[in-house]
Amino acid sequence: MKPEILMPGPMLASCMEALDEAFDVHRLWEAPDEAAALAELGPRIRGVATAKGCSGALMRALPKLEIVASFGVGYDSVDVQTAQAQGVRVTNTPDVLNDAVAELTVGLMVCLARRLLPCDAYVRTGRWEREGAYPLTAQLAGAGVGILGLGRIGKEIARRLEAMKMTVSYHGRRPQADVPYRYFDDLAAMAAEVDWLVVIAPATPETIGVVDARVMAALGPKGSLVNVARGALVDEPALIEALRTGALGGAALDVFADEPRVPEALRAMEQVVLAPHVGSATHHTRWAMGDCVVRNLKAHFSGAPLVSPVV
Ligand code: 8YV
Repeated sequence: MKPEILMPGPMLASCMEALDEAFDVHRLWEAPDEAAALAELGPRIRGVATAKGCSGALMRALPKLEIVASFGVGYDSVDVQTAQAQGVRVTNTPDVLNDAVAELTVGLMVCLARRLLPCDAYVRTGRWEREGAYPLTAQLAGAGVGILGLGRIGKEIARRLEAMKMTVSYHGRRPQADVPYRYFDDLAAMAAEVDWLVVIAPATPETIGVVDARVMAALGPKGSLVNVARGALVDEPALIEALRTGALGGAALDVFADEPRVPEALRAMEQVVLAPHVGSATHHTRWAMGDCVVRNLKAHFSGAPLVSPVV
């Protein structure tokens, strides 16, 4: 008998197909009455595969739960405390998305610095022909960038930005041995020294709201904020206000406080580049993330070491 797995919401097709082969998968969102389905299935479920997190309440409804395999490197939407308390293992999908997220970060920065979206509109709407050359823009080469969170993705971003001839600094819990970049133990102090601040730290109780009005003011009118981590790290109302008053020069955002809702104020600003949380969203990377979910579940149920445990 295959182990019974609960899937609270839809996942990538390739991941669902592979899970269907190895496990008896129950698709909770397809049940006409989710609460009734959970009451009936709950006692038999041994694993959860999820791209939308896993609450403590859901874990408590699954008394035989052994493992939650989460799709994504960030697992802030999984209640790891409850998992720990209940002896439930949790896995994520690290590393396979480093390149895709780093690539998007560079793209957002070039897009913002060189005003590629207004440039594109300038050509399409015929303004180039009517009004002549587009106003001059800024460049990345020679500028300073501070990375908040020099983890696996942060290091890939740093590498690429070095190649763009930027000077890289970083802030995190502690300085790291063997990295050639300047460390700041204070985020606002780093923001005051750089032209760009790239946010790529996980959302934890310590990091929520760390990019506040003070940090944005330190970044300054010529500075730009890039967030490819979680919306929760940035005080979004303060960001809107800083951009509105010119206290902060620009922003490139892939993540938001209340996705998929993006404040109208941000949508209306030309000094802002927006993306719909697509850091890892390439065919190649998403396939690899789904494969990682499957490999973790297979490892667990065959008694092998987990591929990427977080609990
Ligand atoms: C995914 C992400 O969009 O990996 C992460 O932490 O934010 C993204 O890669 C998301 O987790 C998919 O559910």
